[in-house]
Amino acid sequence: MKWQTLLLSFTLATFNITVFAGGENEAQVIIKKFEFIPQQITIKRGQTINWENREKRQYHSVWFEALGEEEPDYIFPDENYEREFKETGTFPYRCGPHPRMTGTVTVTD
Ligand SMILES: [Cu+2]
Repeated sequence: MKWQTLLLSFTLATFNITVFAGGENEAQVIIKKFEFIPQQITIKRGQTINWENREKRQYHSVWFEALGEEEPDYIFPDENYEREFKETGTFPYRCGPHPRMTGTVTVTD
């Protein structure tokens, strides 16, 4: 086996482990072209949502303003933002710099 092949196998194995670690307890929302995709997401209580910024240059934020929270740090391209939801309910959020970018998280039992 060539060294490159070994390295590739190792990389793939690592990647699989990463995907597995995300697992069933994590849901994903993509941020692209000034949109949260999907805009509405339903998860189970105790699950975590991982927002991933896939823009080329634009930063965004995931701000649960209606909960009376401060705006969190911006998410730059290729960065993530994670949040665990421990209570059921419907939680609207928006992007701080772009008020028209909105999303909703619904948490069920
Ligand atoms: Cu934004």
